[in-house]
Formats: sequence, C-alpha cells, structure tokens
Amino acid sequence: MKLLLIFGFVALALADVSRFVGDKVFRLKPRLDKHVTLIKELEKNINVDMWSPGSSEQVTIDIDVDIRVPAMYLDIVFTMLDQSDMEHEILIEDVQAAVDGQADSGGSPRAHSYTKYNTWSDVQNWINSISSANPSLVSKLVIGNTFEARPMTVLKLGKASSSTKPAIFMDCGIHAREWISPAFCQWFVKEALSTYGSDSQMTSLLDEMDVFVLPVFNIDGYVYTHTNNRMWRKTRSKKSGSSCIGADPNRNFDAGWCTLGASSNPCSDTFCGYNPESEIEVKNVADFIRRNKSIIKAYLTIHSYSQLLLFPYSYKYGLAADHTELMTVAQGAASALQSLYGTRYTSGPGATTIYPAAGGSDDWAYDLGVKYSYTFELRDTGRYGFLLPESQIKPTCEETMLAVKHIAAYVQKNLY
Ligand code: DDK
Ligand code: ZN
Ligand code: ZN
Repeated sequence: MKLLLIFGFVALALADVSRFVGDKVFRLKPRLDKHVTLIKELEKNINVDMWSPGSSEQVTIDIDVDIRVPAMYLDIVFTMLDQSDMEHEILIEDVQAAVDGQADSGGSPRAHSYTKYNTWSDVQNWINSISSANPSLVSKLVIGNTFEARPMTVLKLGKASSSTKPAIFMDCGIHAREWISPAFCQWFVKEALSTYGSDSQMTSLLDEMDVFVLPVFNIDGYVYTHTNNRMWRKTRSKKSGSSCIGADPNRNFDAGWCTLGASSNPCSDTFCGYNPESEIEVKNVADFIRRNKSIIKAYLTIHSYSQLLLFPYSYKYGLAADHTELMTVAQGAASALQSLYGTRYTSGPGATTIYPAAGGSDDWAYDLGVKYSYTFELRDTGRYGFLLPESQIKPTCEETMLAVKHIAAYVQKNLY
C-alpha cells in the first residue's frame, strides 16, 4: 500500500499534471484600439489561455474576450485592466475549483455513463458494446488512426437497405477541452437506438438515411485533457524542429486555409498546421467525407461554448449561396431547442456571428458540396465555459437533440 502510494506520487510528478489553483477567467470588453493591443500583448508576453476567441488574432473592438489568467499573473493583469480602463468581469473565480466541481453528478465512480464525462477508454468500450448490442442498426468503421495511433471509429447508424442510402455525418470532440461535445455524440447514439421503432421521426430517419457519428475526433487531445492538462485544445502531433505540440483541427481544413482568424505560429492554440490536412485526424475525416461525397447530405460538427448555431462562411465575410435556406433551417432548429428549457441560441454565418476563422470543417464540407453544413456551439454562455458541470449534460443533450432532429427532418424532406 505504502509502495503503491509512492508510485502514485512519482507517476503524478512525471506526468506533469497542470493545476489551475487560483486562476481566474475574465470576460474583457475591448472598446478601443489600445484595448485590443493590450489583449494581444497579454497573450504574447504572459501565459494567458484564450477561451473565446481561441487566439488574440481574432480579437477586435466590440467582441467579448474570455481569458484564463494564471494566478501568478493576476496582479499585473488587474493593474493593466484598470490603467487601460477596459471594461471586464470575472466569470470564474477559481478555475481549479470549477475543474473539481465539474463532476457533480454523483453516483458510482468509473464506468460509462451518459450523464458523466467519460474517459476515452470508457468511450472506446462503449463503442464496442453499443455496436455489438445493436447489430441490425449499428456498424463500426475505422477511418484511420490518430497521431498517437488510436483508432478513429465511426458508428454508422441506420437500417440496412438494398439501395444506397443518403447520409448525415456528425463529429464531436474536434477540440479536446470541449467535453460536452463527445457527451452529446454518445447521447445522440443512445437516443437514436432507443427511440427507433417508437419515435416516428427517428424510425423514418434511420430507415431512409444513415447517420455517421464520430464520437471523438481529436482522441489524442481528449486523452491529454484527462491525464495532463484539462485546458488542451489542439491535436498532439509533433514535428521535429518545433518544441510546440499540435495544431488546431478546426483551422487545418482546406478552406481559405490560414488566411483569417488562424495563426501560423506552432505554439498558438489556433495554429493552422504546416499545411492543409497536415493533421492526420483531419485528413482521415476529409478522406472519408470525400469518399462518401455523393451520399453525404449534411455535415454537423459539435463544439462548445457560446450557444450558437453557425453555418458558412467563416473564412470570408461573403454569404453562402444557400444563406437564406441555411438561416431558416438554423432558426427552426434553435427554436426547437429553446422550446424545451428556454435556452437561447443565436444563428448565423460564422464570420459575423462568432469571429472570422479560416480552415474550419463546416466551410470545407460546404465548398465540397455538402449543403447543410452546421457548427454547434453548445452550452453555456460563459458561466462555466468548458467546465460545464455534469449535471448539465442531460438537459444540454436533450435540447440539442431537438435541434439536430429538426435539421435531419428538413434534410430528409428535401432529399429528392
Ligand atoms: O473553431 C472555433 O473557434 C469555433 C468552435 Se470552438 C467555431 C468557429 C466557427 C466555425 C468555423 N468554421
Ligand atoms: Zn471547438
Ligand atoms: Zn467553441
């Protein structure tokens, strides 16, 4: 026992686990050019963690900026904020307390649960058990391996058919720290399987279409958020010559790549990568969608936080050819979502609704020809941000189901 404890401490020390004791999350409201400059300086010179937007490249006057400030820099940051007269509020007083408070769902500790944030190993076991328990509705497809050689498994949901079926593709967990996202993909699969045969819309959807679900896109990053650093966002790829790890998968798609709202600095959280699809996870998904381009009618990608339903474009300000239709469907989805618990979402094109960001998966899929291409930013609006308590998994997933089902119903109705 004593020996085990010692090994435990040694392992913890070697793992170099990040802690966030005393760190605070601020919401800054830059209203002057000098405020924008100050935020860029903060990101460059001290180790602040941009929560929204993902990097200071995207900061402009009149957008709210959420940043985590490590405890040791609080004095200097408070001084700078006061001196520059920048409006600000504190969203999270103690980040480590919020990290520890996330697991508020109670119940027995480790085992897969739809109302907990599952580890990758639990998700992997769940992928295997749910597919073997539902052989007539689920099949597994490995679309490639991650940088660290973990298999990327897509669950194909749908009733077998003699003719080729049109499909919807949905991924979760592009960004490692957005834990509510993989929780939603797991919830979606469970709901689809358990309501097939009783819910008429789900039955008809899975009879007529297939839904491809990638429960965790950025598996290596997701594992890292459980083992080392809860705030990790990017992939975990290494490149000789750089000491910085990973690229932002949602800046690495071949859509206006690295032109706007992305960074060419390998150390940035919005690093676009060394070239489009340099990240193997991005290449695997892009290859899969290209291979199945003729059947994929909708692309959905799930992120957090901000409560937004976004569609192309983010790499430019110009409107998509299908703007009006995409907006109408988004607004219908948002009102379906709101009908359950009153949660309000804003719909619109990425560039003007959140911020310009090139290299995103939604823009890439849309330009490839997948018309109904949407990015969800789930709960909340900043009270907990990425650290959404487990007690909110169920209501978040229930309301998001309504939005996804609204989009799916529309896509299905307009197939032929
Ligand atoms: O990748 C981002 O910064 C957010 C999700 Se965290 C989405 C940005 C808009 C959609 C990108 N095409
Ligand atoms: Zn994200
Ligand atoms: Zn987000």
